[in-house]
Amino acid sequence: MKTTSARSKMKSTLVQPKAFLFGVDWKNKSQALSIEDSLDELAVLCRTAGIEVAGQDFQRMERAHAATLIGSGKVTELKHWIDETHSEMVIFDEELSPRHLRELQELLGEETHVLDRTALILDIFAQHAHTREGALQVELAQYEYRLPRLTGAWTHLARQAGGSTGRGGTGGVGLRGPGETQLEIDRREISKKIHRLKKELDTVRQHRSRYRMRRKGSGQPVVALVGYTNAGKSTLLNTLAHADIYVADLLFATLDPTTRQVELPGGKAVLITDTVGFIQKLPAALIAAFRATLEEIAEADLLLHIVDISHPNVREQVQSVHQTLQDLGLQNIPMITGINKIDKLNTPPDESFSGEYPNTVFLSAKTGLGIPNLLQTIENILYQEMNPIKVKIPYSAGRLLDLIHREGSVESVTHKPDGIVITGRIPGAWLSEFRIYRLGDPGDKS
Ligand SMILES: Nc1nc2c(ncn2[C@@H]2O[C@H](COP(=O)(O)OP(=O)(O)OP(=O)(O)O)[C@@H](O)[C@H]2O)c(=O)[nH]1
Ligand SMILES: [Mg+2]
Repeated sequence: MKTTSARSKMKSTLVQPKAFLFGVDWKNKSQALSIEDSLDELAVLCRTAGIEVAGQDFQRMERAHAATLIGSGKVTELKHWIDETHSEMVIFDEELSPRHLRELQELLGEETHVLDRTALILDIFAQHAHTREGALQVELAQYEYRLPRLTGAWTHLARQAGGSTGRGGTGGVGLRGPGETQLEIDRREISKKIHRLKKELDTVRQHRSRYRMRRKGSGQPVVALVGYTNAGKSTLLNTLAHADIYVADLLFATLDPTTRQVELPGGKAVLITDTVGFIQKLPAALIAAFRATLEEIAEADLLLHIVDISHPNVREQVQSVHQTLQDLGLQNIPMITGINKIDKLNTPPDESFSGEYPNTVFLSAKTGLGIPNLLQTIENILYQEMNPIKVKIPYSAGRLLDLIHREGSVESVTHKPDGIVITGRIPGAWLSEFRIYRLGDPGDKS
């Protein structure tokens, strides 16, 4: 168990709430990060949320205890450390089930707020959402997360957040609500709010999708920045497009998508979109609520995966981003791996990355090193490299027939009652136009 010094404890009691962090090291579950690294990341999340970390501990376990997640002896020990470090809250590095949350809260006493990683991330998101869409998505995720966990402690919060943009995660936690009847009313209220938010978000999504269609009509391919939070995505877009997107050494600085036009060396322009970063153990409620934002990535012609090579867990972060992309079904979009922050290295960058990851480019978003090479690689992939495709184009989509003849090369054409089956090759810039008409691998007999 680690605790911070008494001096730093005293200094900040007045300013920042203090938290004790607790994790579980599962014996037979493979995790993206070691428990120590995961707790360190939780500490950075706390710093982002304006919470001081008073200490941290973990338990190595085979399986969760039904009632309290961790063993009863460990709960007693935890209570001791919470008292010892004068912490107002304990934050678990695991998502707590409603029962775990309730029982732990009961045992640790109402003066200690029991939170989990998901609640903390939701709180950061609530602080960083600046557009109506972002705020709606965070509010939805917060209500979805809270509904099954609603106890006296949360009812106060639910009312406090009601009608607002969903702000106020950690601040109000722990205040007792007025009893079961009120609880039932609050549950119904929250269910109604979830319903309303989903409807509002549907409208936003339709608007976004119409906007994307118009953008597609402009003929400019879309490159989506993806990557672990804090990798340098916004810094890169600022450098490329002379933009002024908020950049900070904090997690989840960006939530709302921003798109800028950038010119490639050959004179053609692309649209580059910067959006929310990923993290290991990304809460399911967030992925579900952020569908509108994630669709920006889904419809891109090319993904530019930004990697912070100066981070000690760089490989685990890359793995985690690949896994998230796969979970979202986006693993088939062409990808460039931008190995960023090379200006921070004291030794030359580890060239083994080039063999391990697709289309690697070493760069510094901050100093501009490697940027010309990056732009050239984007151009090559979008306009020079031909990608094999097999599509069935309906007779009504004559524009796409023209496109494949003009920009690509056609190898075979078969007329069917419901469309024309074409095998051929096409540059990446136009691949996404054909996505909905694809027939699997070009070698297939179908
Ligand atoms: N030294 C150095 N620092 C960088 C570089 N790129 C980004 N940074 C710093 O890394 C931190 C995070 O940068 P952002 O651009 O906000 O990262 P992001 O990927 O947009 O992060 P989120 O929006 O939080 O997901 C900031 O402190 C940047 O100044 C780089 O090439 N070199
Ligand atoms: Mg950002």
